[in-house]
Amino acid sequence: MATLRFVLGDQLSRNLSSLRDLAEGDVVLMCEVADETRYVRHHKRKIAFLFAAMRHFAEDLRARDVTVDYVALDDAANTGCFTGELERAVARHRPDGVVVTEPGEWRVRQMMEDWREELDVSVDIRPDDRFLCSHERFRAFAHGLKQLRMEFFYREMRKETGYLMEGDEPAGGRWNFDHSNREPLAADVAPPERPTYGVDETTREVLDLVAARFGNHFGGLDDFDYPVTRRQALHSLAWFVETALPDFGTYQDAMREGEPLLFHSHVSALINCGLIDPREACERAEAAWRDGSAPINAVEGFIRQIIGWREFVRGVYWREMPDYAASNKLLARRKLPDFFWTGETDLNCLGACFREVRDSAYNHHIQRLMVIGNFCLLCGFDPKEVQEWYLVVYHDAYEWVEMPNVVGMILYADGGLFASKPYAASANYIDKMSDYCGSCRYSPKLKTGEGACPFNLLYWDFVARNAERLQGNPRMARTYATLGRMDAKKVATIRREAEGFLDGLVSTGEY
Ligand code: FAD
Ligand code: DLZ
Ligand code: SF4
Repeated sequence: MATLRFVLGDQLSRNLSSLRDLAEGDVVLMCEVADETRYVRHHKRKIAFLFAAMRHFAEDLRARDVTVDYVALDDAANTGCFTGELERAVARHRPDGVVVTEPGEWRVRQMMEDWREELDVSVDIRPDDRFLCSHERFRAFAHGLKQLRMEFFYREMRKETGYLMEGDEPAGGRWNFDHSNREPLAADVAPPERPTYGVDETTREVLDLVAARFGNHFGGLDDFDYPVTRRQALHSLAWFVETALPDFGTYQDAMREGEPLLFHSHVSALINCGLIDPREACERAEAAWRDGSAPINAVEGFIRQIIGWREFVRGVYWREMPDYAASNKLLARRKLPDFFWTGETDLNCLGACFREVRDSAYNHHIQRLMVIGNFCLLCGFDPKEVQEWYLVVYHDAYEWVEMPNVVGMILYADGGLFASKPYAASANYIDKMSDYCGSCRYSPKLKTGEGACPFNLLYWDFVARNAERLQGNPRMARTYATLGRMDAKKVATIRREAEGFLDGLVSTGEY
């Protein structure tokens, strides 16, 4: 036999580097393995989505006359891990060599390095060039810099890709239109209705398997209707560009109870598993701007998230690992409370986000950043626990993207490698950008006393608690000046009430 090509669950792209020179006689290996489903106990919906997408991808390849050796989770001989399945496949097919595309996660990269040592055949690990920025390119960008700034990286990516460029100048005369992208949602703005994708026989079998095998994992499977094929993924991207993208920028930071998606694309899981190529997402968005159907603030905002943030956090992950995982510069040690899993909390903003993620494995960016993430920062939850939660609950979560967003963006646990200051905010921000506070038992206006919003107490408690570590930061100077001017008794009251709130958090560790 010729070559064995091992394709992982987040490598479902026909143009994958390991599939590019597919030749007659080659076999593609894909496997569902227990270890990947439980290195953290992923949301049921994430496992179901990925297995359904993997099975459909295998069907697609077979329809193109590719030989696929697909090992299902309930295959009696399944060893439950990548290494075991590769060894078995090598014994079955006796290939001349194994070809893989580098993985998204550090721990899998270590496995691949071991395969090179331990297998009797050669193992060719190819770069994952679905990302626009190679590891070498990112290292060149970061070389000699003490602090990394996404904005400068993004400008380099714009110039290199030519997206939204007019000659050497950014289209519309600016690199970044974020100032136009901070509108709350007026009551009369209705988000568009979404297409649904139903469940075919292949997906139904996966849903049954997941319900039977992962019943004790977080989250629900009801009304599963996410795209699981390349055709469906492309349809959902086209729908977004045509229908939601025009308002994506303006309402990017807005939140409304009962409306999890608003004008967001909902394509992160599709891009991350390979069904949509990041370049095609950007090119379709840019085409919408060039033909006048979407404004520059929306299209620039969308492209920035993909060629800016998405590529940037991946660069940070691979540059900083393995030490990055243990970052804890603010010495945060508190355990995550049970209500992150049960959703039972009277903080309405958190409760709404937790209910949504339980049912759909999705929250949009501002919910992840300014509601849940902000709360984790203010309470001082242990970064390891927060990382695990974010990796479990979202259907788009892989360590390379989750970790920098948690460690660097929300928790400031890396001491400001790329955030110029912690993203800490009081209730004011949530009140301005959402309708959550209207039906909450707390008041965003009250700073202390009965009914005061915990975010208000926790904000100043966080600032005071971290004075030693943060007050040297010039971007925190005004905050610390304000704290310094505050009445000492008032500060003591805030801190006492914050402590009371924190002491009341229940963390049994049972979830
Ligand atoms: P849209 O709002 O429509 O944005 C378009 C695309 O831009 C997304 O699909 C995504 O591919 C990309 N993008 C946007 N923001 C980021 C970002 N900060 N980092 C990387 N890519 C970005 N995204 C993941 O894909 N996986 C994760 O595990 C993940 N964990 C996160 C954890 C935290 C604490 C935070 C603050 C953000 C996290 N994000 C993660 C980024 C972002 O929240 C999601 O990509 C986004 O909410 C997905 O929804 P969407 O497809 O509707 O995105
Ligand atoms: C996330 C995931 C899960 C739950 N299961 C599998 C699996 O059974 N088989 C597989 O090939 N990939 C799976 N994945 C995705 C992998 O965890 C992912 O490829 C690695 O984390 C590298 O990014
Ligand atoms: Fe959240 Fe406070 Fe508003 Fe309640 S009042 S929804 S806890 S920000």
